[in-house]
Amino acid sequence: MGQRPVAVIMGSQSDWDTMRHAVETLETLGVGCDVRIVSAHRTPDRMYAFAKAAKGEGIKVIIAGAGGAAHLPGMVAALTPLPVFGVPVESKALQGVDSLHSIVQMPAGIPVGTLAIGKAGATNAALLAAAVLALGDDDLADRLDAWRAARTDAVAERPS
Ligand code: RP5
Repeated sequence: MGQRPVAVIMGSQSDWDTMRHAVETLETLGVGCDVRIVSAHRTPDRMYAFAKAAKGEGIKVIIAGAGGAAHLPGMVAALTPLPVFGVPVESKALQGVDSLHSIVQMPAGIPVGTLAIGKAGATNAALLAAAVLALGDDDLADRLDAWRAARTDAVAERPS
């Protein structure tokens, strides 16, 4: 497996406050990632070049976050055979419901695995990416098990 098997892309710098949770989760699990701003409507040539090159560069899973009319995950999924997980970023006007609908309602044939709006989605996208990679990486599978066990251990029997 390459040094950076996950690409985390986002449509804007303004998405970083959400998407950093994906990166931080991947870092906690020891999964390398390449992080880029790639906009479907402002940098379409960059998006095309990224999506076409990703597999050849050793990327195994792409996490794509975008807000509003969030074309990015679906467009990238159309351009690469790699699995794409989409993170709807919370928007100002519609609180991310627009982002969610834009990403989740892919026509049959080009899948985007769509997560929850915002931080939870970004975190879970990273966990899903790690779970995919762990199918072929026993050490990562152990780290993922430990991460989940720690979450379980952190739950008190009763509220304090
Ligand atoms: C989308 O538009 C981005 O993914 C971002 O969520 C949203 C707003 O972008 P900015 O205007 O803040 O750059 O392309």
